[in-house]
Order: sequence, then C-alpha cells, then structure tokens
Amino acid sequence: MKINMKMTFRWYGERDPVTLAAIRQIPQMSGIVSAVYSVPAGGVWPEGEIGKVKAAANAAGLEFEVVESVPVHESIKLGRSERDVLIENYRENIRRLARVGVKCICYNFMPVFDWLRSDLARVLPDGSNALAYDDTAVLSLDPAKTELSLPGWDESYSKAELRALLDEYKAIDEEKLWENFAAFINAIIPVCEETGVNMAIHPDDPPWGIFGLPRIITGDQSYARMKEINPSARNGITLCLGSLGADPQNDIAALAKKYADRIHFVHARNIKITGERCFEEAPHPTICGSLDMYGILKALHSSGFDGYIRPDHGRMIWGESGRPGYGLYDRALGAMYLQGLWEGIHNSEGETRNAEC
Ligand code: DNO
Repeated sequence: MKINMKMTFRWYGERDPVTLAAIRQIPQMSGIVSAVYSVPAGGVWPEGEIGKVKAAANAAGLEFEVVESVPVHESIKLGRSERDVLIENYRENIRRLARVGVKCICYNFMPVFDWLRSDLARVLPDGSNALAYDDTAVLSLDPAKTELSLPGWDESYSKAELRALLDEYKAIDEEKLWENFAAFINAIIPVCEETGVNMAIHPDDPPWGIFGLPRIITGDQSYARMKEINPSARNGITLCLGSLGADPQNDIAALAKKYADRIHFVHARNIKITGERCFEEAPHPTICGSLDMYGILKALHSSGFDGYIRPDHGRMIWGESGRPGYGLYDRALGAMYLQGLWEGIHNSEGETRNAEC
C-alpha cells in the first residue's frame, strides 16, 4: 500500500511574511502550495512568472507541485458569452503549469466570494486569536459595502462592479451554476488527461448559500454529481476539513473513503462549532474542536491516500501578526500534529515508515 502523503505549506509569494527558509525548517516539509498572484482571474500566467515561483521554491529545497488557486473567472461561473476564451486561457495555464512539474491544481467554483468569515481575529481563552464565523453577523452585512477583507478574495472590483455582479447572479440558481460548472470541467479535463494534472475543487466555505448566491460544492451529493458530470479521476477534490466540517451533516471520514480515488489534496484544520451556523477555527488536535481529526486521517490512511496535504488556517500565536489564518507558528504546529497522527496510524497498522527527515 502506498502511504506517503506529501506535507506541504501554503506560501503567498515574495510578499508573504512567512519565508521559504522558515517553511523548509518544518520537519518533512516536501513543498509549497502557491500561485502567480500578479495576473487577474482569467488571464494566462506568464511562463517566466511560473518559473520564478518554482525557482524560489527549489532554491529553498522545496518542491512546487501544487497550485492554489488558478481562479475561475466569474464569466465562466455565470456562463457569459466570453467564457470560451477564458476557458481556453485556463487550459493553457494547466499546460504551462504541467511543464514545470505541477501535479495538482486547487480551485473553487464559489460565486463572487471565496471563503467568508465574520471575525478575522476572535480572541480565544488562551490569548491567541483565530478566524470565526457567525451567520447572523455575516447576513447583517451588505456584501457590496462591507470593508471586511480576506486573503483569498478578488478585491479588484469597485463597489459598483460588485453590486452589478451580485445582481447578475440573481439569474443564476444552483441548477444553472451546475450547468456552467459542467461546461467548464468538461472542457478542461481532457487537458488534464493529456498532461497528468489533477484538478482538486475546494468546497464552498462555509458550505451553504450566502447573500442569495448559489453554492454547490457542499458535501456528498455534490461530489456524486461532479463524478456523474465527468467520471475522470482528474476531476477531483480538495478535502477541506474545516469547510466541510462546518456542516455537522458532513461525515468527513465517510467522504474520505467514498471519494478516495479523487481526493488529491487535503486541507487539514479543526473548527469548533459554537452554535447553529457558527464556528471558531480551533487548534488542529481533535480535542480542541468538533472534528475527529484522528478518525479522518485514519480513513484517508486506510484508503491509501498518497496525495498532498497542508495544515490549513492557524491561529495567531506567540505575538505573530500577518495574513489572517496564514501565520507560520500555528500552521507549523499543525503540520507536526498531523505527521504525528499519521505516523501513529501507520505504525499501529503494522507497517514501517521509511521516510527520512
Ligand atoms: C482559504 C482557502 C481558500 C482556497 C480557495 C481555493 O483559506 O482554503 O481560499 O484557497 O477556495 O480555490
């Protein structure tokens, strides 16, 4: 059985306060998860820029095999007439990334907003702070006015553009979004087959509709439908524990087993559900939150998971400041916890680990 999942770490490029040298010092870190950040959604990434990310990673002794994200332009999600050109650009990005050794592309199909939180620095009892979500607080915001800003958002829209975009989505229900998803994925999977790149869709975060926008990647039924639309294993999943776990209906260990052949990437973090549609991001260990991290990793292990995993959002601890969720220290603790769990699970199943530090 193949058991060597690869531990990775997200890096936001040269302007990330977390350095590659620091990432390299986390034991068993195989590589970075990154992107070309200078090109707006929909554009073709210059090969030189892709090469720079790879060169920087390699110079630090790290691989660059996972991209997060190649963003999907809103016109593709909306099914506007210019989508064909944009899909062709996306196909070209896959080819270019494959040429430098990228094997997995994480993306999402969430309209307008990427992940959403109501609080970027909720103070926890231990004095650290973390991201938190409260549905009532979020729904009381006017999305076209709010000054909230998250690292994953496309902030290139003016308020007027954002309002127009939100209006345009009024005509897009979940069925229409699925149709537009199908047109997209069916056009790109052939390029993935040619190049050997795996697509790994990120679930909607949180996994329910917000501000009247449709959201379709929320759990078991979504994955079954994706598979029906395009059966290629390249049409895969990023199993994001914190996103899926915000809905207690999602049995993530069961999903890990059921969709084992298409889980190419795992975002591992824990959340503490604090009420109906409310949660705080918690330290990675099972005991600190609502998710059974051990059970989920065990399910991945027993299914032979050998893809990429990264510790997801961490708290801000030890006085660190930086991108909400993406500091160094707590994510590094997360990476160590996950490796400890994995090693324990592996050894308890009677096999030896042969990876070297
Ligand atoms: C948040 C991230 C997401 C993710 C995208 C993938 O921390 O997990 O922003 O990168 O949704 O496209």
